[in-house]
Amino acid sequence: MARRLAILGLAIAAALGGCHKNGPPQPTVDRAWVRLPAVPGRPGAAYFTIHGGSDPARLVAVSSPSVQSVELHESMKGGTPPGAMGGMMEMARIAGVDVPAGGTLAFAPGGYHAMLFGIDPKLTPGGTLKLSFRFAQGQPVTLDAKAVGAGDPAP
Ligand SMILES: [Cu+2]
Repeated sequence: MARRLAILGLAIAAALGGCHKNGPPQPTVDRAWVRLPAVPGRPGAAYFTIHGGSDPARLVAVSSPSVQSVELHESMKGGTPPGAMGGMMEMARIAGVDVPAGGTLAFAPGGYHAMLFGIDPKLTPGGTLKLSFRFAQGQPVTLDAKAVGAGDPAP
């Protein structure tokens, strides 16, 4: 019996041999939520946290069946317009974001976000929508995001 267990153990070790040691190779995504626009028809923004897998990855697109189109954006302090006090927040479209192996990448207000254009008007605060995250390699990751009203606190 002990010998059979030992052989079984070897078989399992051999089966795992091809895998990476530190968790899944692909990134995972959690804490997804969407800030709905104050005025229907205006764009909203999605925020989430990406946890890098054992391989480096690159987020290249976000999509949702409840949204017509999604762009990846980065917010930054813009230049100071003449006569104005302080910088204004500006945002720029980006093609993708690198996710370091084993790292954590937060899409959060004031930084990276996914801009949602053409949000399903049936989506209201407290509702959920599906978000799919596509990486340069591997399968997309899909999860539910909570919809938050324009003036409500972040979850
Ligand atoms: Cu934006």
